[in-house]
Amino acid sequence: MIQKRPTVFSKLLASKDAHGAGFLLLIDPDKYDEASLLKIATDAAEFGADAILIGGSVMISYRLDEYIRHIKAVTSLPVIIFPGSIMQVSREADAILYLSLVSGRNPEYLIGNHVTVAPVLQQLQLEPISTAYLLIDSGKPTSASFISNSFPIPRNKPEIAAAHVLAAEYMGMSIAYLEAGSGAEKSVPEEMIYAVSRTSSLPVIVGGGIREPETARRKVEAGASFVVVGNAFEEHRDRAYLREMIEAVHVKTPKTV
Ligand code: 1GP
Repeated sequence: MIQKRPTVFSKLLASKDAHGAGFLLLIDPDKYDEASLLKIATDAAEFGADAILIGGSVMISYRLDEYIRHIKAVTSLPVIIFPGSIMQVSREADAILYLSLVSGRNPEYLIGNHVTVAPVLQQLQLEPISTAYLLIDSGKPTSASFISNSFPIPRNKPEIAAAHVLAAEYMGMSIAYLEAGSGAEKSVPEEMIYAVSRTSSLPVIVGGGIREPETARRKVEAGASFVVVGNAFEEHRDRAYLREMIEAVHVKTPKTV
């Protein structure tokens, strides 16, 4: 019998189970020079990050292959594309978040772009991770809501987010992503994460505006399966800070001295 290869998604879930929750480092290559890109990827692997997400809202896409090759030369962490547009695909990556913007009502971001890019992913043999993507109001307009021409879910309406994620689960999606937006002033409220994780059995990724390890830990305690941090490391390039953030998310890992 042919043994099926474990998918990147199943490896991510296993890594999350081992650590209590998973830490995903988001790298927007436009924000790093080559040396600092390699440094943060190496440090993330050393401190036990679960995967690297790569993408950006205005990334120059033709260099994506090169960026991923550089990262994979220094770490064996899974590299997953977090696409800012359908132009961001690469055969060098291990998987791609196949995002459907379920919080919006713009058909292009719900299904249209997916139809365009599906045959390309098949050709590239790039694993799609079916992801229900929800924009959550963070107090200010975000690039994602502007570009997608869609409204975020009000931050004081956890039950609306929960109903969206339940619908995504019933539609067969694999994971939900609660997004406050890159560099958001206010991250996704814990009440909402709690409501979503109590209502649906989908694993939940939480990202946007997380700057402190304590904040990351609170997202996990509220029910997040994965925490994404990007912007904070662009502003504050410090190995110890990255390590503290990863340790805060890995609730099952004993702290090292
Ligand atoms: C953005 O959720 C990610 O799409 C991460 O946000 O860059 O604010 O950490 P930050």
